[in-house]
Amino acid sequence: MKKILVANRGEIALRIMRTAQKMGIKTVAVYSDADRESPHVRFADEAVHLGNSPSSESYLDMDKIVNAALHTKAEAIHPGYGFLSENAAFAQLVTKNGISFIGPKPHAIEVMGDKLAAKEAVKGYNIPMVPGIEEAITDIVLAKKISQKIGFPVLIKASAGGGGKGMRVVRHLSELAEQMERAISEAKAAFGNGSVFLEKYIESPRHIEIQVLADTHGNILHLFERECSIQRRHQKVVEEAPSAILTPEIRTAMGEAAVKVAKACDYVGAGTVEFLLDRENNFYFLEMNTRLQVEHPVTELITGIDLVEQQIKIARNEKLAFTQEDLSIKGHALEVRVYAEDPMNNFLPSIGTLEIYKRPSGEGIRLDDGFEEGMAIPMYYDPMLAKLITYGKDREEAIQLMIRAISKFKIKGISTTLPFGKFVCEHEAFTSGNFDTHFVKNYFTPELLNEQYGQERKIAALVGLKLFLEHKEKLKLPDYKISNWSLKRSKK
Ligand code: MV4
Repeated sequence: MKKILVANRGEIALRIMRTAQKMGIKTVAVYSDADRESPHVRFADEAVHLGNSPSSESYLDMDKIVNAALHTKAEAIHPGYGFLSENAAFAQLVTKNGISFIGPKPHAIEVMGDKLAAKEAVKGYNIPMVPGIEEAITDIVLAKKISQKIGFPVLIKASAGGGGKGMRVVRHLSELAEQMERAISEAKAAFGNGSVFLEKYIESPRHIEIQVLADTHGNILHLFERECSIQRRHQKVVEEAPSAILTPEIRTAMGEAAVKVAKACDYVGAGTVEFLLDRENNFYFLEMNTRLQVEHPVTELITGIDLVEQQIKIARNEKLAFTQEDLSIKGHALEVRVYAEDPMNNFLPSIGTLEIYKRPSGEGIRLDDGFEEGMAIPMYYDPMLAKLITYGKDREEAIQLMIRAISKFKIKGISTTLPFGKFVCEHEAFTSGNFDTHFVKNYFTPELLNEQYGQERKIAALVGLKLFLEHKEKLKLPDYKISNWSLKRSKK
């Protein structure tokens, strides 16, 4: 494999190209109008313009991307995350054109893209699942019966949904019929597939996912967990590895379950198996993401493994060069996602130009980003600007490094979620490890963020005043009235 086309943009396109370059592989970037000046275009050895800015005319246009690969003689396509990364038809089209798709086979993408098909596939592998049903349901009488058997609250989920889309909590039998009807029509409208099913609703779970790697020779390993419970409306904001609460026993059990899920769908490449962990430490398989995930760097830091390098090697049909026993967790990694959103204003997208963009750096700090000072943030795509990642010997160190790194990260011109990231890192519920998926809803308000900053401003002013009072005798303030500049001007 001498040349790879990266069918993505922003930080992930750059991140993939860096590893390709390290491996001596040439890179091809693709870009839309809005991304003409983007770093990923400049970084690549070659770049192909796809078209207008909307994703449908650029990063989602399968034919344009495959043609770009054929034209540049790229032997493989890395889809990154989002866009076409979990599109089975795209994986199929790429392969049909004699190009290697860096990811799983279309079959695995398809099965895991449908929640009911996924449940069906893992049946017989003895994987813990949330109590519920395995078939689509439309009959309300039957739904009532099943709900009473599972016990309220129940959750209605759309089979074609994912990432929380199309979910409804039902707490009383009397609400079931109406909620089912709504869920079905919503699923039809959103996914073109009205299949819904029922599960026991786990009240305050933690969201823990396991990274897996599978080669084409039947070897499957797991690279431990990532804790992703800190999210806002199904958008993750802070992730870490390892989780603050997993015992070695649960970790091993979850890891083994994840490997079985991968086996069940004949998985190849890097994938992520999502679990819910309830208050009694029972875990349940939720879904599998058949792509490289945004938060993969925290796993790279604690395992020392470059996941993109592994993806490429697997696509080259190489055997995994290590075993499960070779892997261990070293240190602790934390990731804060920096979105161009205003946390003081209900996380409204913030559009504008990066007038100032000063990156934090130093030991234990990794910043994966795709923008530079002076660039405008296009409104066509995901609002994530950067991922700030810290790595320390333990959780406390990673958190302290993060708080410092956030304060060194200077962004002006647009609002970002950096202050929100700091809020999370300083919150007692987070530092103690005692939190769940409701963290943001339970603890965050813009007022608290304002208070935190108001307090900081007050302290800074008081320190300034104290220093002034202590040293004012020594301070000889210049007399601005007779500065050189004004003298020169007046002589003219
Ligand atoms: C659940 C659940 C509680 N009980 N399923 C949300 C995203 C999708 N992957 C599945 N999700 C959930 N499924 C049962 N039976 C709670 C969630 C959930 C959630 C999961 C992970 C991370 C954040 C979440 C936020 C709200 C709800």
